[in-house]
Order: sequence, then structure tokens, then C-alpha cells
Amino acid sequence: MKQPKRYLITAALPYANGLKHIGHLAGAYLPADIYVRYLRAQKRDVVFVCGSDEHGTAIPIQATKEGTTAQAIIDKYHPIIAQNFSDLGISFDIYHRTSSPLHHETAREFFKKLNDKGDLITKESEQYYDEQAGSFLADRYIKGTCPNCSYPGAYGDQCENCGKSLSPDELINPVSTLSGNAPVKKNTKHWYLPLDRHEAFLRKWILEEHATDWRPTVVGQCKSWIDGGLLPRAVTRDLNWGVTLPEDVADGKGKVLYVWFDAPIGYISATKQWAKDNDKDWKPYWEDKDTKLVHFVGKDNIVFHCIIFPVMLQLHGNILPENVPANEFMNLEGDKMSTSRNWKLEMEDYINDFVKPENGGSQMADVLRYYLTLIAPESKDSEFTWKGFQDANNSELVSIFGNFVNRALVLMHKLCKGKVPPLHAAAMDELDREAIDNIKATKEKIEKLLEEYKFRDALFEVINLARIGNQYMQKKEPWIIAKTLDTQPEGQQRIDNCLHICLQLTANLAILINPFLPFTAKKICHLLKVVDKILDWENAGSMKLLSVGYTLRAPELLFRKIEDEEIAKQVEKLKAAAIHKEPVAAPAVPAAAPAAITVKPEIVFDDFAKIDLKVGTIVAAEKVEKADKLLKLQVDLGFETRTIVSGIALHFKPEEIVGKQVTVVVNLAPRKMRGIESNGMILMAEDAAGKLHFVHPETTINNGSGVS
Ligand code: B3M
Ligand code: ZN
Repeated sequence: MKQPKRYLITAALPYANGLKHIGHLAGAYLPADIYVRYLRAQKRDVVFVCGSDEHGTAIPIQATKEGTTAQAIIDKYHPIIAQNFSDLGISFDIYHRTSSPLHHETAREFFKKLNDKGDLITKESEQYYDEQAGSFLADRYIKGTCPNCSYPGAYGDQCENCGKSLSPDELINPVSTLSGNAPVKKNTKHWYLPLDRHEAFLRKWILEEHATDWRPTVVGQCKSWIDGGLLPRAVTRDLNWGVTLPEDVADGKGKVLYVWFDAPIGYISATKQWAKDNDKDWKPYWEDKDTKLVHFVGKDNIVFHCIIFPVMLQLHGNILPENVPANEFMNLEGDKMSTSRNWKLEMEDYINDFVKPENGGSQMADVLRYYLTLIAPESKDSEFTWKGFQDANNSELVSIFGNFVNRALVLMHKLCKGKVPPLHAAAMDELDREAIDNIKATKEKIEKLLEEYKFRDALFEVINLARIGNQYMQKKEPWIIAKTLDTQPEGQQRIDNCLHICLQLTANLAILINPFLPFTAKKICHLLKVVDKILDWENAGSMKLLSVGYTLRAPELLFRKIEDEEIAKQVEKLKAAAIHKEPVAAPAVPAAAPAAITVKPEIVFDDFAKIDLKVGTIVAAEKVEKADKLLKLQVDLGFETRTIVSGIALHFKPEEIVGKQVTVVVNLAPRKMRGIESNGMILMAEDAAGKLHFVHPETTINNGSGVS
């Protein structure tokens, strides 16, 4: 495979509004770091950029919570997060900030270029405005009752009680969180990125060209976005925190770039700053086609990195990402990690409890890196449990990996006078040759897996090589041979061969484990008295890493055992800190006057059984010409997709119902409406105010499922 000339690796920019947890670490930063360390060991030209995302409403909202300013918030969290990453061995080449003047200039220039080229459109719309505060209200600044679960404290962008994403218009009785008053609607102009213009490009680039090399979960998410219909996305906001629009843009005063427009440009400004600091040219990293750009992100950031940012990059004349190996989510002890419910393990907490020198030191950072990679949510959600963490450490790192390295050193001191013994070709047997072959084969397997972003499997191969080392030693039994040396002195050659191979294998393990557990690799180098240079990837597979006759240090354990009490303490701590939100009882639904409710005459079961109800998904919707009330729907019923004409046009816009699951009467005789044959009926519930609601399963289930 032809290698690209250079690599630019990015990891999502964390919001500097609070500490980050191990779910974040496992989602983007750790896999990115493993990949980068591997590339560096290959001596490839690679730059690894990240930094704080310091804009968006998340920052001022945190400032209000902590009773301080937005600037104070980012100045507080930026350095702590940077230090946490560094303590856990995440080796960014730069950890930049989007509040830096360089970033503001870069983002503004980007916007200007697109705007000047006519790649953006403007639209006027009505948005909520707080008259007392004198400002437009970002979605997060509006609270009201959730239309889905009736929770009274739902935000304009999401209900935290039921998790539904909302738009401010959907909230019942909205109030401004700035003044507590009901907001009014006011006209405002905004800039939009017309994604709809780029559908053909996205379809070809993602669904054809990257259909097989991107993770199926990533391609799947992109596909449903594209199929759901791409709409223009606003890229500006009425807010006083963020990157202001270029001076010469008409009506741009008081507006800033939407955080998701400026944040990914942060990768570019970070590269610029890195180049400045290192006397390099940043441009080829973003403009030369021979650069491989890879974005590491969590699954909630997929659309931004696969759809929106690529469109921006393409329009601006930059290269596109080669891959976006996004991870799914990592749960914690049976529940979703959540900052608002305080159900999480922060990097900072782990560092304080385990990584401080008195608690285990950097080796313990490697233990976390090990477990998080072992359970990496590469293809589906996974779960961190303290018991799993303990097991991974005790039965794999301690018992397999650490044990092998330790035995090799102990036996070498005991049976080979503390020096690397020679390899006697004449005394080599099948087991020796097999062990050597395994080292070479493992190197190749790991390379292939890492190039495919399969970090879990790659790590498994490293541990497996240590397991093979243990088995080899166990079969050779040099300690038994040592007992017969008096009568069979030629046995020393077999002892030498065994330990020669085990020691070279140890040096190989250091190289292979280095991308994953860098502190451990360094420690092995220390024990073997070799310089870190040995960790260059090209050395992997070599049986000449340690010179014969070389003296090595006395063994020291690589990993310590983790005791039950430590684990119990962590579980307790987690539970004690959790904030239990009482499930909010939905306020009593206003009952319609009893007289208004009528019940139809009784039927027998057989009457009911004649109706065939099935679940389907609306896959397309359009208005029916000259019929205000009708929408023409395509409904996927699993066994077929049908046209159904439904009288719901006054209640729903076509684009907002695509993707919704519905319940369909599938055996209703076909009926023509406005010349269109309708093959079924969608069930709807009507509330007291006359508003219609779909009747659908609680969670998404297979289309075609029966309802009875
Ligand atoms: N700050 C969201 C997040 O932390 C956002 C990522 C930006 S990446 C350009 O999930
Ligand atoms: Zn809700």
C-alpha cells in the first residue's frame, strides 16, 4: 500500500466548560493517540492536533452556574483538561484554544471566503427575543414544558428528562432564562450553509467511495442523514460569545459564527500555531492531496465531521478526511455516562486516585489505557465496570504480560549470570523457531489492524504474544534443565536459547505495546538498559535488539495487583456522587369536558381482529398539489413501501416527519384522493387542543411489526 506523504490527525475539541470523563477519553483521544504513536514509531510525518472548544452556549451557561464570566470558565478548564490528557499519555503535538486571536482570524477568513463566493445563503426568520435583556435567545436559554413528556424544565434544544431533541418552537409556555419573562418573536437575518446543494457530492464521496473503508456505523449514520433530506444549516447565531462576523458583512453586527462552524476550523488554526512554533509550513497539511487527514470523534459528532465540515472544506479548497473512525458510547456500571446526573468517572478523579506517584504512578495511566482499549466501543456501545477493570489488570496485565517480562529477567539473572545469553544455532529446536516466527507474524498482524483502526484487536495480539511467550517458557522449562547441568552440561545451550529468545521477545513486546501503553514500553526499555530509540517500529520482528553479553537491570514488577477493596471504594464513590433525578411525573393532562368524549358501540373481538395494524416508517413526504390538508407519504412497512395519503398537512411539515415511525392500518381498501391511490391509513391521536400526534412504539422497532 502506498503511504501518504504526511498525516494530520485530529481529535474532537472538547468544550472547556468542565472536566472530561473517561467516555470522552475512550471515544476519541485514546484511539487517536494510539494511532499517532504508531505512525510516529513508523517515522511518518504526522501532526496530532487538538485543543479546547471555547465557544457556543455551553461556556456562558457554565459561567452562570459558577457565578463567573465565560472567559474565566475557559481559563479555568483549558489548562486542567490539557494536563489531564498529558497525565494519561495523550501526546498531542499541540493543544490549542479556539479563543486565540489566530483562531478567530482563521475562522473569520473561512466564513468570508465562502460568503464572498456565494456558497452561503441568508434568510430572515423569526426568533425568540428577550425584550428585557435586549437579546435574541439561543435555544439553551429558553425553557418550557416538553411537548413529549410534559417535563416543565425542558430546554429549547433538548428535554433532559426524556432526551428528545427539540426546537424552541415546540416548547409549551416558553420563558427566557435570562429574565424569566415570556420571550417575543422578532425578525433576524442569518447565514446558512445550503447542504442541499451538495447532496450529490456527499452521496458519491461517502456512500460510494467510502462505503467499505469507513466503519458501518459511520456510513449508516451518514446515509440516514442524507436520505432524510439535507437542509440549509444556519452557521451564525445572535450571541455575544464567539467569533464575530467579518466587519464588512452587511447586518453582521451582534452576530457570531455558530460554534459548530468555527470549532472544526480550530483544527486548521491549531495546525497553523503548531507550524509557527516549530518553524514549519502548515499549508500542505490542509491543501496537499498527499496528506491523510483522519478525524477521531465520538458518535455524537459524526454528522459534523462527515457531512458539514467536509462540505465546508470542499468549498474552501481544502483536503477531505480519509476516514472518521468514530466510536460508539461507553457506558459505566450499567448506565449511560452523564454529567448532569454525575454518573461518570472523570479523568481527573482517576489520576488523583491512581496515577499520582504514591498511588501507582504512570503505570496506572497505562492500566486505564489498556482497559479502555480492551472494551473500546468500536462497533457497538460497551461498558466500563470496575470489576472488569480489575480483572483486565490482574488477569492480563499482571498475570500474562507483566509475568512474562518478569520471569524472563529473573531467570536470566539466575541461569545466565545476569547477561544476555547467546543463541546457539545447533541447539535450536522446533519450539524456538516457532516462538521466533510468532514474533514476526504478530508484528504484521498488528500493523494491518492498526492501519484499519481496529485498536482492540491489535491490542489483543500484543497480549497474545506475551501469552505465547509464557507458554514457550513453560514448555522449555529452563529451570528443570538447570538441575541436570552437572551430568548434562550441554543443557546450558538450551537454557541460553530459551532466555535469549524470551529477552528478545520482551524487547519486541516493548515496541509493540508502545502505541497502547507508552509508559510501560519506557519502563521495559529501562529494565533492558536500552534507549527509547529501540521503540522504532522498524525494529519490531528483529531478534537482534539486545546484544549478547549485555548486562540487564534487576527485575521490577511492571504492574501491581488491584485489590478488591480499591474497587469497592470506587463503586461506592460513584454511587454516592450520583445525582438521582426523581422521574418527573407528567402534570395531569388537561381533561376535555366529559361530554365531549363519546364511546362507539361495543364490538366483538372478531370485529377488532379484522383490522391489520403494522408499524412502518415514513421514508418520504410531500405536499399534495391544491390540497391544503393532504400529504402524500411513502411508508416503509418492512415487506413493502406504500403510498398513503394522509390528512395531516396542517399539522406537520413534510420534512419534519420523514424518519418517524407510525402505526398503519394496512388492510384498508385502497382509496383515491386527488387522483392518488392511498393504500392504508396512519393512526393519529388528537389532543384537547385539536393537535395531532402520531401513535408509535416507544422505541424504534422493525418495520412490519404487528400491533394488536
Ligand atoms: N466540542 C462537541 C463535543 O465535545 C464539540 C466537538 C467539537 S470538534 C470540532 O462533543
Ligand atoms: Zn421530555
